[in-house]
Order: sequence, then C-alpha cells, then structure tokens
Amino acid sequence: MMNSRRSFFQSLAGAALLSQSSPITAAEHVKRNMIVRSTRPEDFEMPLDGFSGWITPIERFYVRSHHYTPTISLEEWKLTIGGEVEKPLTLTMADLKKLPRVELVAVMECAGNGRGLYEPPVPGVQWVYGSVGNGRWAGVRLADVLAKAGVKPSAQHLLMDGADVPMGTMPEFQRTIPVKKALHRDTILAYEMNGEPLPVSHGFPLRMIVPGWAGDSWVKWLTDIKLLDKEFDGFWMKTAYRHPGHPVAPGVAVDPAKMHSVESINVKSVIAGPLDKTQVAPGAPVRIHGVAWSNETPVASVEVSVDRGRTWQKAKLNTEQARYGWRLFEYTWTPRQPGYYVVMARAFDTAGKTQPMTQEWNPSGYLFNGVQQVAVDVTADPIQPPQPAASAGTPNTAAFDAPEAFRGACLPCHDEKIIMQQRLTRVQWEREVDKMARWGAKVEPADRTPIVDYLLKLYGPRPR
Ligand code: HEC
Ligand SMILES: Nc1nc2c(c(=O)[nH]1)N[C@H]1C(S)=C(S)[C@@H](COP(=O)(O)O)O[C@H]1N2
Ligand SMILES: [Mo]
Repeated sequence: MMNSRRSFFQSLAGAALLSQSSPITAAEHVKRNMIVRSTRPEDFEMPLDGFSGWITPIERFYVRSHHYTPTISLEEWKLTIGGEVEKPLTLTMADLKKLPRVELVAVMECAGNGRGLYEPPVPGVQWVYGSVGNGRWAGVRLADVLAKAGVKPSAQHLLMDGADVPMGTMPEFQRTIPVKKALHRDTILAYEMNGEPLPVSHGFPLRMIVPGWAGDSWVKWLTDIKLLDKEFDGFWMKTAYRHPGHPVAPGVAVDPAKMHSVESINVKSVIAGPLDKTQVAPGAPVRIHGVAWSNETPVASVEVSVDRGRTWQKAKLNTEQARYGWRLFEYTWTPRQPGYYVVMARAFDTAGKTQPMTQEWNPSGYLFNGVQQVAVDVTADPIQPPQPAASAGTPNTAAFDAPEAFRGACLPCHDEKIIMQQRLTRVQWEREVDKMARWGAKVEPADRTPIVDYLLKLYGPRPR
C-alpha cells in the first residue's frame, strides 16, 4: 500500500475491525479443518488429510499473510506500472481482461513450510507440512501487460506492492523478481483461482503467480508494479527470505548479506497416509499415499521405502499432470511380519535431483524438503497406546501471571497464538522482543527482562 493511506491506518494498527468494516467485494470463503497458526494476521495450514486431491479446494488452501487482510473494492482498485518503462500505465480490471486469458495449474509453497520441523527451532510461523497447495490460476501474462508499458533495457528487477497495510512500524511487504522471471510466459497476473474470482484471503482482485518459486514472490492484493534498474534493498528482500545456500551449523546466525534470496522451491513429497504411529495387523494392506512436487523441473518419479531406506519401490503416480502441478502417488504395502516399520517417500525430478535424508539447517527455517518418516507398528494384538493425560490445554496468560506489561506490549497486533507455537532460547526471545519493539511494540526498558523471562518460562526450547 502506498504511503498516503499508511499513516491513517497506522493510527488504527491493532484495531481488530479494520478489515471488516469495509464492504465485502468478493466472496468470502470459509476455511474448513485448518490448523490455525494465527487469525490476525491470517496464517492457516492445511493438515495432512488435505493432501488427497489433485487441485486443492479453496476451503483447504493455506493462507499466509504478514499483515491484516485488506478489503478492496473493485471500483476503486487499479494496477499501476511504472519505473523503467517507456509508458507508465494505470489499468483497471476491465483493461486487464481485454488481454488474452491464460490458465495454469501450479503449486504454491510457502518458503517457511516445514519450519516447525527444524532442530534447533527457529522463530516464525511453525508450519509443518501444509503451507502448500496446488491451485488452478487464471489471468493474463505479466509479459503481455509489460509489453504495453514497454520495458526499458535498463530494467533489472520488478518490484511488486500489494494493498495490505503494515502494522506499527513494520516494513511494507514489497518483493522483487528479476526481469527475466517476470517476462517468462508462465509468470501471470491471476484474477481467478480454481475457476472463481480470487478469494479475499488469496489476494483479491489480483495476485502474482510465479510458478516454481516460493510463495513469498506471489504477491497478493497487487496494486503497484515498478521496474527497477538495480536490486531492491527493502526489508523483505535484503533481510527476510534469505538462505545460505549451503549447510551451516545449526543455531548459528548468518549475515543476511552472505545469503541469497529464496527463489525456487525444492523437490519434495508429503506422505498423507498412513499417519505416524499407526498400528496395523500383519497381512492387512496399507495404502501409502501422498503428493509430490517440484519447481521449474517437474517430478519424474516417487519411491517408497518401508525398511529405513535400505530398499526403495516405485510408487504409482496419478495421470493428471501439469508442468508446475503436483502429482499424487500411492503404493500398496502388505506387511507380513510383525514389527516396527518406518515408511518413507522420496520424489525425484526429471534432472535426477531428490530429497535429503537429513535436512540441512538454515537460520530462518526455509525450504524444508527432508524425507518424512512415518512409523507403522505391525502387530497382531494392537494395544492402544496410553492417551496423554487430559492435556494441560492451551496455556492461558491469566493463569500464568504474565508480567503487567505483557498484554499491552505484545497483544495489540496479534493474539498469543503466534507466540505459543515458538520454542526459543533466551537469546532468541530477546531478539524477538527487540524485533517487535522495532515494529512498534511498546516495551519499556524495565519491562524487557520480565517479558523475556515469562516467554522463556512458557515457550522455552523443546526438550531434547
Ligand atoms: C506493532 C504490532 C506488533 C506488536 C505490538 C507485537 N507484534 Fe509480534 N508480530 C507482529 C506481526 C505483524 C507478526 C507477524 C509477522 C509475519 O507474519 O511476518 C508478529 C509475529 C510475532 C511472532 C512470530 C515470529 C515472527 O517473528 O514472525 C512472535 C513470536 C511475536 N510476534 C512475539 C511478539 C511479542 C513477544 C511481542 C511483545 C514484545 C509482540 N510480538 C508485539 C506485530 C506485532
Ligand atoms: N501483499 C502480500 N502478498 C503476499 C503475502 C503478504 O503477506 N502480503 N504473503 C506471501 C507469502 S509469504 C506467501 S507464502 C503467499 C501465500 O499465499 P496464500 O495466502 O494465498 O496461500 O502469499 C505471498 N503474498
Ligand atoms: Mo511464505
């Protein structure tokens, strides 16, 4: 969102009704059976049972938003194209719809998918498997729009900005992609998802589709495009979404300048069933199934192992396919001998690349594609494992005597959900509190230590 409205919204930062007060301009989709990582901003994860169809229905499609969801009315919405172009443009949806319509199926995966599996833990939304989905996107080629504006030879990067408004002093979500990727024929500006107008949470009325690349480049609620003659130095390019590109010692901090921007996602598979720690009787067939996807290089095959990786068998793939879409796989295994088995799957792309058996660690927990392990207990007399004692439940701030300052400092922008999923050391909590203070949290110097002590007591490192 460009500057004019920002100061107005800033004064409202934290007002829960911000996005609900404007008229609804696109169908709201109710999400069904999702893991709620945060409601404000919206971070919803699809559980394993969602990995069962080829196209992910909108009600099961993950949502990842850094800021609150803006509500946009199509009458007022415009797309501007400026910077290193011959002819700056302002387009309405009607203008866009005059260009040829293109449709493609593509997987979108959040760079942080699998972050919750990293050891030691890293701060951020603790996605496990389901911040990924396979969508059918329709709209216009970005290259067709750019041709109308005339990209100057000096243009190197394409900056995208959406209508979402940051809270407090948080940096605006602005991302760039290199002009080469922007001009690729499969990079599109989508106004439809799965045959419907783009839903509000997914970027109504227009978003970027960058097939093969992680979700952070797929800017939602797109309003402004600007061609730049040099690299962009905004927070979301130069500090966030960076990966060392090689294994680093778990737990170390790496200078962002020594890392590179997250672009392509990794070849990966997810086992949707059987579920971990399933018990089955010997001789009963077990359907091992899930999905596999890759980046610009498609999936060629999926293999399954039931003996801790000693031998691998080819799984059957579904026949529906699209260059950037995912594949469904299945393999029927009939264990004859009782025992404690580990089921694994690994996808290969057409260049022979596959998934690592052990994941290399990186400081922000991006691009996880380590082989998943699912334990299956084959036993003639299943015993129900003891149920965990009626769980202590959701820690409740009031019951744990949070310091006086905690509520006022930490809960105006989001609720405690986003905090409860973290498992951080003292140093990591100090960094989080300081980051939030930079983003506008009102943390008095005297309150910093009591807040950190409290966070550490409730949400300290995972026991090993
Ligand atoms: C000015 C608004 C604001 C305040 C006040 C605030 N936060 Fe946040 N916080 C955010 C936003 C926005 C996000 C989500 C960022 C994202 O999705 O990228 C977030 C995310 C987080 C996360 C998830 C990890 C991460 O870094 O994304 C933690 C943990 C967290 N906040 C803790 C705190 C604590 C502790 C306090 C109090 C000291 C606090 N927040 C105060 C805006 C705020
Ligand atoms: N304007 C805007 N675009 C955005 C984001 C955002 O916070 N603001 N989140 C990005 C991230 S990190 C991801 S993974 C995808 C998620 O898209 P979805 O919510 O439609 O699944 O949108 C991207 N586009
Ligand atoms: Mo993401």
